[in-house]
Order: sequence, then C-alpha cells, then structure tokens
Amino acid sequence: MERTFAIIKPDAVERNIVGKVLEKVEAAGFRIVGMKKIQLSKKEAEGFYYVHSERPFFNDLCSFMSRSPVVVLTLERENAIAKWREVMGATNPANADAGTIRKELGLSIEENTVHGSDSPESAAFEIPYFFSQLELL
Ligand code: DGI
Repeated sequence: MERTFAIIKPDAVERNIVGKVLEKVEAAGFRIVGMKKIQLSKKEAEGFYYVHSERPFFNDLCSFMSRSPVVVLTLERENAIAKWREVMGATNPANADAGTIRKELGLSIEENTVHGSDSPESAAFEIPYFFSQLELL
C-alpha cells in the first residue's frame, strides 16, 4: 500500500464540486485516510510549492491557492502516487485525457481543480506538511 497527498483546489471548492471530485477518488479505489477543509495563507502556499519558487507563475499560483479554502487529502491504495496522477490528468486541462478530473472539471492550467504528489519524496514532504499522525486513520 502506498499513500499520496491530494488537494481539491479553490476553483473546485468555490464551484461546490468537492463531492464530484471525491466520487472519483473513491471510484478509483482510494481509501481516504485523512481529509480536512482549510484556508491556506499565502506564506503556507509558498512553503508548500517551494520547489516552484523560481518559476514565473509562482506568485500567481500561490495567490490562487490561498484565495479561498481548499480540501486536503491523504489517499491510500496500491501504486497510489502514479494512479492519482493518472486520475487527475495532465497539468493543462486542454491536454488532459478524456475522463480525467482535469479534463472534465479543470478551468485552466492554473485553476486545474486538483493537486497530487509527483513522487514518493514529494508525498513524504507534503503529507506531514498538512497532517499529523493522529489525523491519518
Ligand atoms: O504536478 P502538476 O500540478 O500537474 O504540475 P506542476 O507541478 O508542473 O505545477 C504545479 C502547479 O503550478 C500546476 O498544478 C498549476 C501551476 N502551473 C504549472 N505550470 C503552469 C502553472 N500555472 C501557470 N499559470 N502557468 C504554467 O505554465
């Protein structure tokens, strides 16, 4: 069993489609081991996305992620990291495969509805950034 970290981003929470995303999480065989709704500060968003700090879109990305609440998740299943990225689809919804969350629900390359860890190293940083041991059940 593997764990990955996911975010239902502000664009989705604002549109009241958290349930639609969670349906896809469960249909893809993930067990939700942690889940909460939180409001990120700009600084917390910057800390989370520190690997992108030199990218031109960093400031816009962190403003977007902190403009309204998000739902953060820790998900578990076999091969969870790769599988969740497959279910999310490509970063830019325009390039995402049919049936993926970003294709069906994403608005733009920035407002793309969901986040997912891209490696075991990322998951190992991201899960404890948001969840304590006691919150993972
Ligand atoms: O792992 P991903 O979320 O698929 O993509 P990533 O790690 O390359 O980038 C993290 C987030 O940054 C992505 O979900 C949306 C945003 N982003 C990535 N590339 C661009 C971007 N935002 C803008 N405005 N322009 C980009 O080229």
